[in-house]
Amino acid sequence: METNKTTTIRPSCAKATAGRHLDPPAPRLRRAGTSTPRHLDTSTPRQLDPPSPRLWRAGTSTPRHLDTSTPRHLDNSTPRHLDTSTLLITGGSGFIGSNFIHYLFRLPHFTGKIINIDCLTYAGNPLNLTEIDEKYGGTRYFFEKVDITDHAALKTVFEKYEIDVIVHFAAESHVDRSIAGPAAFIRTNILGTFNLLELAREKWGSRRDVRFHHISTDEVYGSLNEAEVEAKFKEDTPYDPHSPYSASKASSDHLVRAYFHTYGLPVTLSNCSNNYGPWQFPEKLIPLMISNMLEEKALPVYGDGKNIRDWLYVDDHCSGIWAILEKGETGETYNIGGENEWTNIDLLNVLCEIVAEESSKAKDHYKKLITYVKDRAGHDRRYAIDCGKIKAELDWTQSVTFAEGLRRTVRWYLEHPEWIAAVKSGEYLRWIELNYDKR
Ligand code: NAD
Ligand code: TDX
Repeated sequence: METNKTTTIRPSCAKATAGRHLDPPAPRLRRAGTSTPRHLDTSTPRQLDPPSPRLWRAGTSTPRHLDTSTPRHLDNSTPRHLDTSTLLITGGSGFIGSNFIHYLFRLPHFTGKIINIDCLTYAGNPLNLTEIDEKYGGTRYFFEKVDITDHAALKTVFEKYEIDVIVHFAAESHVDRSIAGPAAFIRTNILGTFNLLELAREKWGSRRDVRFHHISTDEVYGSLNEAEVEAKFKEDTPYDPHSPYSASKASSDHLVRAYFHTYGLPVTLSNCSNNYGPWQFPEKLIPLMISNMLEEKALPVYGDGKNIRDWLYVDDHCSGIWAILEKGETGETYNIGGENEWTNIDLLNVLCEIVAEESSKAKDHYKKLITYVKDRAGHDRRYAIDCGKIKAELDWTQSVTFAEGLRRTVRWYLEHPEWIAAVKSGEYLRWIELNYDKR
């Protein structure tokens, strides 16, 4: 169907209600088609240049701190007591943010506190953190329903808590929604990030044992040519965003880097490839397809189905973020990826088989639901991350195979029908109608 360009998808805060890859790793580009990739048959898968030395006014005396040591804003120290820190997580009720909070509380050595600020858009769901709230609410876990575009409300949070580390996930995150209604993306992703940076700068002053970690995406680098299979996004790949979503993320990345260079704010950034796993809102490819299969609904494949994405199990993204907080150098960017490229159609065929197996249906039961639909406007052809830097410098690697991750994800959705039912609110149905009906 044609996207209804006159319909605005409103930023949903105002309306919020409640409150190892497949073995072997790095399968190369897959041919589109219906056959199962062979290895699934048997198994159950910029650097920132150092900031320029400040320009000193011509004068007779040398600034004092140049006499002795590195200027303070070049100090690459990591937060000193990360395990006992107070972390402000923005967007902690969304998909990756909530997985990150679960991840932190599973870390045996983490004894710190978490403040989750989230305005609960359609994508934010308190149900994602029920267990955490029951176990740690009021002692080590605190929720603040705050919109990051609201500077005054955000300021009260910075006044209420002594924050050591900020991990900034909050964003409007769905490319299709950014095409249908970009305004919310500009507000949250750019203005919201600016508010956080300003408040962090004001609150932290000259503290350097703190960290602002910004979560970004591979989409800021644009699109790779599918024929050049060895080409991958590196940290110094020039930015070339194509959608309002990726352009807004690119803008926020630039702001974060500017606060490092200009004010010495201790920042790190990570740009990650496509995540999948539990608690992902069923507007994104994998949960949408699982959810549609369970309702015997059409499985809408955009265009020719041969666009390629590099998939990473969400826990592996979380471990990458933790590695950066623990060991990463301020001012640096780290790419995180799955080394796990799939065409959409090949991935969907595999997913159909796993869901069929897990729900005791014939192997090809769900494949007949696959339906090719009109392509996404400006659809990026291929993403692939080179994550050599984080592997070499921070000793990070993926730990979940695609076969295992997909199976875990499918099981999670099968075991949580109440979660799927709860998120399929009026807003969800409105989106499905807008994006898919008559497409
Ligand atoms: P999501 O849409 O599931 O969650 C976003 C969360 O942010 C929600 O809880 C939402 O309520 C909250 N939020 C949105 N606007 C807000 C505002 N104005 N104030 C406060 N909270 C607000 O997104 P996700 O998939 O978990 O992505 C998290 C971050 O990771 C985003 O920055 C995204 O760009 C990035 N990222 C995502 C992926 C992916 O595959 N999902 C990959 C790479 C990077
Ligand atoms: O119904 C669909 N049919 C379809 O063919 C949907 C929802 C998607 N697709 C295709 C489009 C993409 O090629 O599947 C691929 C994946 O789509 P999404 O799940 O929407 O993800 P993508 O657009 O790749 O962006 C994701 O990865 C980078 C996240 O949504 C972003 O937040 C992240 O930054």
